[in-house]
Amino acid sequence: MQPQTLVLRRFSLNWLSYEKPLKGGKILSTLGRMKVYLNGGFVDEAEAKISVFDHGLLYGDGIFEGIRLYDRCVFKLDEHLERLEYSAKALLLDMPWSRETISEATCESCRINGLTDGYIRLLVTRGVGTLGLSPNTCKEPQLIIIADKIQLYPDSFYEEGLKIITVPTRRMNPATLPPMIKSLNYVNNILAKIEAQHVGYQEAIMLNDQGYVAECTGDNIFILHKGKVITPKTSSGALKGITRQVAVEIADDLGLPLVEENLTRYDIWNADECFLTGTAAEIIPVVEVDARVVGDGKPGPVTAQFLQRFREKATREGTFI
Ligand code: PXG
Repeated sequence: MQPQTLVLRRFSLNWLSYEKPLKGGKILSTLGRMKVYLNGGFVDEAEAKISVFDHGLLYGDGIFEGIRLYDRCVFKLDEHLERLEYSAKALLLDMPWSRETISEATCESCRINGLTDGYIRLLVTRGVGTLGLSPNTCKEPQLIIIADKIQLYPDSFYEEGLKIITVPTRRMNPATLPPMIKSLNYVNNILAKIEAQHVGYQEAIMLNDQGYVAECTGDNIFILHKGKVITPKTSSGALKGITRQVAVEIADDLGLPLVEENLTRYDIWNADECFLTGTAAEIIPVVEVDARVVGDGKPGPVTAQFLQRFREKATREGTFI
């Protein structure tokens, strides 16, 4: 079936009708250009603009989620929306939309763009306010949903594994800003990414302020050691990754003991296997850390099982759009 037919068929069935003008948006006339959900309706990507006075831009005062669409099913949608709600609560950001409304708008964003597989970036900003930190001047938070095609990592990353490095920039202490909040302020991670890229690496290990491994710049980290799967506790300064949780479930399915504990760089260097988890990366093997070869320097067999199980789950489970 052509995507266009699919979109039109879905339109007649769903909550946003094709004929009805959307609040703040436009009636769709052509396909081919991306439509972005903004301010309660869909607009052409070229029209998808926000005010320079939005505190999301001025201060990074907002939250986001990165979500995957696999074969017309949104993977772990409820889990992502729950994390969004937790982030909002942590920042005292009142979201005036129900989970169902956001869920529907997310699915519609995929349908309207004719996507079967893709990446959804969902943002909530504090909204327009005055120049000044206080969020009290921001009366209307903004919900933005961008559903786009996914740029997959090259196959070589999975076949050969990643080489990563520890960088000087530390993951924030939860008393500074809890790293569990998926806020629009990602400069901590961006700085770490820049440091890794400067010395020729794609991904970096970030330590917490005590020197224990927290996570990578956009992925959680796992090791396998003597038959045990080990990952840092999220209280060590890691995001409560949705893919991390899937990996925990896979360890259980495989009958492998899983522990969450403090990990040092020494533990990672001497791991039998190492892999990263994230919505974009899925499960990606690591074969070298800080110039130490992990295991035999090839993606490990257990990591391959995790990836295979992950892909089975991703294509089997999800919210049909
Ligand atoms: N840690 C951090 C700091 C993240 O940002 C993860 C772990 C993995 O979590 P999930 O829920 O995806 O399994 C993330 C999320 C990017 C990008 O462009 C990456 C993420 C988020 C947004 C953008 O690389 N990773």
